[in-house]
Amino acid sequence: MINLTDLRIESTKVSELMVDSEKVIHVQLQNPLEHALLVLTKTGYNAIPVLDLRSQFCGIVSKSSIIEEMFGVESIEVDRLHELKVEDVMNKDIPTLTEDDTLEKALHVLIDFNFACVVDENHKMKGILTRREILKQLRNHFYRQQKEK
Ligand code: 4BW
Repeated sequence: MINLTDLRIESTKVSELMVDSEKVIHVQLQNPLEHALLVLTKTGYNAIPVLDLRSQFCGIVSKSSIIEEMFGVESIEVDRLHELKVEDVMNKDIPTLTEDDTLEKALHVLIDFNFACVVDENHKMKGILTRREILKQLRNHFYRQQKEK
């Protein structure tokens, strides 16, 4: 049984676990949907952050939301991919974290989302926190405990 008491859930900071912004794939508000779909397809991610020209976090865009937008009443309307922009389909209702938030707060957010954007006081994206990083933390903690036995 894994002992979680010394996992430091209440003192580990988001900054210790996040993926830095230079490694995060993103698109911009004004990009056409065809660009966003290309980026999502080529990178293999299902959803990525949307930033404005000042690198402020605005929301996320997902493959499924773009594909849904292509479906007309009777046919697939590929032209809509040129006409619509990322800002037309992105989800803006996304919680964010700051670098000083704790792992405990992050866990609450990551129950419902695959990742959370980490922003500064001006809402500029500093990175993302993913479920993968949390699970890696848990795995390393487990192996440390096994060694100590
Ligand atoms: O291209 C990939 N590289 C790696 N190393 N892992 C990938 C890749 N694509 C998918 N994965 C794996 C990860 O374990 O599948 C999981 C779900 O991907 P998702 O959600 O549905 O595209 C990945 O889990 P995760 O690392 O915990 O990431 C959770 C979500 O965070 C991803 C994606 O929406 C976002 N994300 C992760 N890394 C990102 C990113 N968005 C932009 N840039 C990044 N570098």
